[in-house]
Amino acid sequence: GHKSCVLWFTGLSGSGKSTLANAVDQALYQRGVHSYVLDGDNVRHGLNRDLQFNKEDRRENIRRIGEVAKLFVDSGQIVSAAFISPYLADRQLVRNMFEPGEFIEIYLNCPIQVCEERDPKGLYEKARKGEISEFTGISSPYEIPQHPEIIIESNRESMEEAAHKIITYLEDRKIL
Ligand code: GGZ
Repeated sequence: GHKSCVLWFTGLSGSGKSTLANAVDQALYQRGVHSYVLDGDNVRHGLNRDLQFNKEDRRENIRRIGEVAKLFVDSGQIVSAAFISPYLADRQLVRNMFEPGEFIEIYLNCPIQVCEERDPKGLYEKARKGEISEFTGISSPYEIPQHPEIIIESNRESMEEAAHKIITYLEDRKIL
């Protein structure tokens, strides 16, 4: 058996949130744990497609995702949520929806130069040209987590190492 919880991945665009969330999800699956990944691809294009990237809409994005994550936790699953979630107050709001120990904040620390270098979707380039407004790290803030449960140096650790670190954290806390 396992306990249900939220793995909340936060960090800049291109820091590796979705990739790591999916690696952890796969590791959990191999252990027979029911889990699910929420990310921009399945939430921003569906449930939250009415929302933009201004501060108010990002808050509503994160609030709704928190509520959805809560439904997954109530159903006994481990849910991984991979969103920039740049504002401390918004992440705190979601943390407060859960019991102590249920919300595990994972900060992907990655220099913006590295994220910008990767630029898999060409979004940083567009943001630099002013073709995308309010782009996180360029023209919109990212507030660094002050007390995340786990920090991943995503430009120095491999995804396998990072996923292993998270699984070990869950084992140490008897979640797995
Ligand atoms: C940041 C943006 C923006 C702006 C579009 N700012 O690398 P991606 O493409 O796949 O991930 C980014 C994603 C961010 O959505 P989130 O729901 O995670 O953001 S938040 O938590 O702040 O609400 C990026 C793309 O959407 N994208 N415009 N202006 N990222």
